[in-house]
Amino acid sequence: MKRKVALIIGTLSLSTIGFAGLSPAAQAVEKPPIQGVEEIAVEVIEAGDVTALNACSNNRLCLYEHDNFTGSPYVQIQLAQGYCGNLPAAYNNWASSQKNTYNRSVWFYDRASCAGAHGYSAAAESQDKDLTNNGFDNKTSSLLL
Ligand SMILES: [Ca+2]
Ligand SMILES: [Ca+2]
Repeated sequence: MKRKVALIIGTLSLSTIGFAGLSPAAQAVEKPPIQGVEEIAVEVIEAGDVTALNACSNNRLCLYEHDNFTGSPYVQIQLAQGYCGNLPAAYNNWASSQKNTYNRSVWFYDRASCAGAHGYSAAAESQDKDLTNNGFDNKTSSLLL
């Protein structure tokens, strides 16, 4: 039953993305089993200009408050593979665009502690300038690498 729901979401996301000409989201990648839950220690970055906004370090997930990777500060997140990370309260239901510089997918959850089905997945080394296209604007509460 769970698998069926995930497949339907994936199909919807792919069609939306195909239309938008971007390629950030749902692919048929196996989600790792969740080994534990931890609070995410975010690296908060003040972005005074566009150059700073474009600099998302390797092996990080960067979240931005607004579309098109804008809003200052933004946050850079290091995730432990297989561990669910809860976003701090200040960044809960906050992200509107993302960059994933991991060579693995990152799963985004609406609920804390990666409970329930994931609502969105960021493909390896992808970015998404507007999470609204995937119905996930200001929803992200926890993340799984
Ligand atoms: Ca936002
Ligand atoms: Ca949420």
